[in-house]
Amino acid sequence: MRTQVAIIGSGPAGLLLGQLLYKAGIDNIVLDRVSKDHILGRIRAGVLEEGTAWLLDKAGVGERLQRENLPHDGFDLVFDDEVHRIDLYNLTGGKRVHVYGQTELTQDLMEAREAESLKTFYEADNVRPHDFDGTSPYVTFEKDGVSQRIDCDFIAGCDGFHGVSRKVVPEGAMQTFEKVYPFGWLGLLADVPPVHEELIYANHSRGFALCSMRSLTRSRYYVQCPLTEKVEDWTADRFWDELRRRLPDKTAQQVTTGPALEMSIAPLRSVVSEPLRFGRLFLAGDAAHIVPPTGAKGLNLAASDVHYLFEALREHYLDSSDAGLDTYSKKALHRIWNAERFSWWMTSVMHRFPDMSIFDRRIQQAEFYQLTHSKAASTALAENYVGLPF
Ligand code: FAS
Ligand code: PHB
Repeated sequence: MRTQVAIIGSGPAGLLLGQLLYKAGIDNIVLDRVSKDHILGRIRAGVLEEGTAWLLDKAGVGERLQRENLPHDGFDLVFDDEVHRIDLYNLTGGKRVHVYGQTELTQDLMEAREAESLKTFYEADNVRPHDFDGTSPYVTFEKDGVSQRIDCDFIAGCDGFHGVSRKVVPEGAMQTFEKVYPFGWLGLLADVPPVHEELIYANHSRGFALCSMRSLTRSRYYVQCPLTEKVEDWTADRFWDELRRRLPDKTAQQVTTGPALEMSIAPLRSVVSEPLRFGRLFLAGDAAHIVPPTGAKGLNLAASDVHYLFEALREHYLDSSDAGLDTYSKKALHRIWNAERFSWWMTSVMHRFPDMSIFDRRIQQAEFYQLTHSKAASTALAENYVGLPF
């Protein structure tokens, strides 16, 4: 088989890149090691920046998003039961975020790919990039026990944090920067109406809690938990009790409870790999970086990586210029590090760290004071939350 761009990973990054390349007339093949159902069964992000929504529209998959998304002009911060709304819209001169689940946008991208009968291999085993340091890279894999090879011009490693693309980079060619947080997020998805029309981020003595949603009838909640927690030790009832204990009484009384559609624990870490280009292999999305979900940046960073990589590949094929390819890593890393900083900062301000001192706690309270009394401080938060420019 031969294509122009071989894309490893059928998550948001790989599918969005494949769709943009297709719309530009650039041939591509997408490979994933698991099934479509497995990918759609993963409950992940919920908040899209306007840049991400714009890119999905540009890729021709924005129709359901435009129809079904919930535009949000702000969110609540809660510290020791004191509630303060961050007015995103007015602090950023009219920008907002859009609540639309990653599962939905992944489904939209999969359906668009299927409608155009674009070549996609799910449950592809032992996917492996080769010869990307030369001019004739290729990817091998097995499908139903039969060995396959895809000759290509470029390989896009969109295979997430546990993917193969980062693993095949030669020893010493890549630097990885990592910070692991001493807690995780226990998440619950339920078909109950959200407790509030906007998101609520709460810093409570028992730990962080987040009230989010997927629609007006489906809610997504998280509570910070120790890394030793096992999801099988949690029932929905135990989760609801813990969540309500971390919210102001008035809010807690308004929580609608119900059976869990899904419960899972996600560890929190900050990771950046540098650089993002190795000859004709390019990393994008979680394959290149991980952020703690506190700032709702993970999926949105994958989108900006894809924007830069798509523009670079378009320039190569349609303008015979490699300037974009040569600057992809530097350009993407600039936005990545700014999102990493914001995600680290928001995680540091909103969570109770096991080893935090009374000094650390007073600093968190001072941060909250800044955010509730300084327009400059709340504007900086709002500008980062709605997303820095591409
Ligand atoms: P993905 O991980 O989504 O996709 C990578 C794909 O590559 C997968 O389908 C995988 O099967 C495939 N793959 C891996 N190895 C392969 C191989 N060797 N061969 C072939 N295919 C391979 N972000 C937020 O903004 N908010 C959140 O609340 C949030 N919650 C999250 C919870 C969890 C548990 C995780 C892991 C992440 C969460 N994220 C969240 C971040 C998440 O949304 C990612 O940013 C987003 O999925 C990134 O998309 P991709 O880069 O496409 O990576
Ligand atoms: C979610 O709805 O899953 C979500 C929303 C905001 C975040 C993290 C997760 O910061």
